[in-house]
Amino acid sequence: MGSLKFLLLAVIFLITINQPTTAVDVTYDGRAIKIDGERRIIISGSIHYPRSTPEMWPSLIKKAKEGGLNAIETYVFWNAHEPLYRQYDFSGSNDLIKFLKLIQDEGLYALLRIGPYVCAEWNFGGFPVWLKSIPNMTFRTQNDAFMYEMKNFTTKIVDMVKQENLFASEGGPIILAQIENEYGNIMSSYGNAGKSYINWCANFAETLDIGVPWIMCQQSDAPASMINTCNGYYCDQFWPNNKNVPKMWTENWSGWYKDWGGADPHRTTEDLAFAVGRFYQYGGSLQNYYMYHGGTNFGRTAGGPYITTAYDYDAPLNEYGDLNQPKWGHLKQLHSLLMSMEKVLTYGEVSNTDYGSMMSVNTQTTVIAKKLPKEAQEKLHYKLEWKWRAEHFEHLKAPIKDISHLKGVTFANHLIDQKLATNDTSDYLWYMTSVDINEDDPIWGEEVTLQVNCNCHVLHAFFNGKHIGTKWVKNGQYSFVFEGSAKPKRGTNSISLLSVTVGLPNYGAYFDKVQNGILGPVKLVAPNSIEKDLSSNEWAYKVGLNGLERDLQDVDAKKKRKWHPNIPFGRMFVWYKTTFRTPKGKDPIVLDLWGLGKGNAWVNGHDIGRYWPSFLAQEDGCSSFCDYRGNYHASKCLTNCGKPSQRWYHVPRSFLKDEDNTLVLFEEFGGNPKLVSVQTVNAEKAFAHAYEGNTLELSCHERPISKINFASFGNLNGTHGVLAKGSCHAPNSLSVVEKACIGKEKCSIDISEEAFGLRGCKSSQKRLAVEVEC
Ligand SMILES: *[C@@H]1O[C@H](CO)[C@@H](O)[C@H](O)[C@H]1NC(C)=O
Ligand SMILES: *[C@@H]1O[C@H](CO)[C@@H](O)[C@H](O)[C@H]1NC(C)=O
Ligand SMILES: *[C@@H]1O[C@H](CO)[C@@H](O)[C@H](O)[C@H]1NC(C)=O
Ligand SMILES: *[C@@H]1O[C@H](CO)[C@@H](O)[C@H](O)[C@H]1NC(C)=O
Ligand SMILES: CC(=O)N[C@H]1CO[C@H](CO)[C@@H](O)[C@@H]1O
Repeated sequence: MGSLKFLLLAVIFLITINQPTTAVDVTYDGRAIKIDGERRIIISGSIHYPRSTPEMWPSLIKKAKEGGLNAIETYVFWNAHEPLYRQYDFSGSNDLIKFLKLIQDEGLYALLRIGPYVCAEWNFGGFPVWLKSIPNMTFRTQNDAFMYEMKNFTTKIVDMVKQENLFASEGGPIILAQIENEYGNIMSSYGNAGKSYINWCANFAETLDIGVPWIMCQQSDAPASMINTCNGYYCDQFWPNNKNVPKMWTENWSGWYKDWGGADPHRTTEDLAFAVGRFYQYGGSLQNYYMYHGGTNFGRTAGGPYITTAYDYDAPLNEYGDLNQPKWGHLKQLHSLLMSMEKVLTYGEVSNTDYGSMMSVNTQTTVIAKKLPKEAQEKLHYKLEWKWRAEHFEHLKAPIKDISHLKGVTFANHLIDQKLATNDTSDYLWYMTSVDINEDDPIWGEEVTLQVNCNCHVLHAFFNGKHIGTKWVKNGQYSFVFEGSAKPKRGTNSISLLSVTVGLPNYGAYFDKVQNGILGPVKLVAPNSIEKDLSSNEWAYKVGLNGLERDLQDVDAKKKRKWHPNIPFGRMFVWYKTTFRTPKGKDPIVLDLWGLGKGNAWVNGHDIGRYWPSFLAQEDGCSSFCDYRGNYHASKCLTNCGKPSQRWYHVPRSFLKDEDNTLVLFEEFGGNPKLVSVQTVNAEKAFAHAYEGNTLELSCHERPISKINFASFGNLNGTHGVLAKGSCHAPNSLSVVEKACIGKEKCSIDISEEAFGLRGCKSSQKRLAVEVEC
């Protein structure tokens, strides 16, 4: 009897702990989202789970919470989850459910933007390329094939989330979900079919019965069951299309992304904080930082074309997950202020709120401790030993009839869309053809020009096995005509063109219809203007790199492969390999790939992504001084002009082993791997300034402030971009700051004439500027 009772108790206990936490009622009115009937201010930040690792997630979410957020937003990435038709991947960094549970564990809300179109600077906007092989497919419009697949995937995600009780209606963290994404921006291009489609989206979403509201961003005509929300740098002047729904801002761009060939964008903290303050003041009740943590486009996930793997976004948490100061700290203070005013903001009259007091949120607080990874990194004190292999081209010289036996070679009498030929399994596609030229041919004996009309991101051309040129673009125009000269020999000449994608486009009406790779015509043009059009020749296609077929990147592969010593420099299409020790400590690890051209890197078989350090950012448009006044735009406040767009490549610590690690590079353009090094991001310098009457807070985050490099209270001289002493300066500035801060992890200094003993300085623009080292 006794033991039965025990069993019964145990069963009851089990039932209790498996029961979902209490369901929460999420509704809304014209002022705010209401949670269990209470109007709430929601301050959210975007963290995209596949742009970091599960090992990083807990600390990212914790830092978001410490930064004053009460919600995390993510898109759902269809092509990451269904890379092959009906074959799903929810493992590792694709573990959406785990990510949502971690958000719940921190007690935060979640916003789930399913899309499934996401844009997001993500490859093909999140669509799997296999969708293109379904007959009659047109994306994002009234199209049965598309709507069927969209419904299939969206239903799958909603079912998975429901199964785990993750909607608030089931006791989970998700308070809002999104269907489609910024469709309003492009809808007019689809005519009536676009309008029917968006109505279908709304009806379909309703049928999923998730128990929390659905949103549609940038959809000014959103059907009544959907809440229309705003995306942009500023949304204070936005109003939803229905006065019974709250004013919500789903993408507040905390910075901007970076292209190969682009400089580093920065959105100043002042401007961002001002925009947020103003939004809530004008009746806003939910806003989301896009991004709060940008992270990294590992593997081939970057969209574009030409988006870098670093997706730092100048977000409050930097690419590696460390605090980006002063942004993180300043926003934290703003958030706590907003939260303290939750009732006022969601119940008070919008028009009566005092604009002036909000403005002061913007200027009163300045917290600083800037991590400057790029300038102060420590090199490891040993040399990397390199080995190499050539990428093997059996097919390069042979007439195409002789290569049909090669693995994966297919034929067609026309030029094929690159993404269809590869199913986007690789950046690389060979287009090969042969042309017979004899003495009686009108172009015989001439030096000819090979003309290739393409929509290529990079093109390499070979004539009879000889490299005759490489072309790519610098100005955002991805269609170009390649021209290279060659002297045909008598008989069969072979033409091999390697077209390389650098991220498929992710934005615009009908972006799915744009053909990639070689479009044609492909011609030989002789000096006497006689042309040979080769476009309808027989073409042989081969997808991918030979080295990947041989698993050169896979360190655990059983096959023994030969790697040679005495590496070549500046040679195209070479594989390099080395081993390195894991740097000690907890600091983030990066590869400094300066010296290399373009290619791809793997560490212990993990795909770090594309690299292209030889692509320099534009020379012009940067300024050392950033004037935050006026409206922000992505080309304002740029840095890093004339330097490699991306020199450092993040290697998450979870990719590393305790001891030796293998780094494999595929170098496409030619470079010098001897210049490559493994570095940690550790040095910190902090720079801060604030005006009289404020408190300046400095912090080094779990490290003591070791040195004050500069301190001045007075009318600083900022005319040349760097703040320097002005005509009035408190002589004891340095000692006051040293006394308050040295040896401490955090310090705060009241900025006043008394504190610094400054008398008789007439300027009304007095401020304190400090540079510290952590
Ligand atoms: C691409 O994938 C689709 C769907 O799995 C398949 O039908 C098609 O044959 C594939 N194309 C190539 C070139 O492999
Ligand atoms: C494709 O569309 C055409 C024209 O709308 C239609 O006749 C055909 O049946 C469709 N094919 C499939 C497989 O749906
Ligand atoms: C998704 O497609 C599969 C077939 O591939 C089918 O079994 C399943 O029922 C579909 N799901 C929905 C919700 O349509
Ligand atoms: C400000 O600094 C610049 C040099 O950086 C100097 O030329 C200028 O005279 C200074 N102005 C004042 C008011 O000190
Ligand atoms: C309208 C627009 O450009 N929206 C973009 C805003 O920025 C995010 C992130 O960069 C993109 O995903 C949107 O497409």
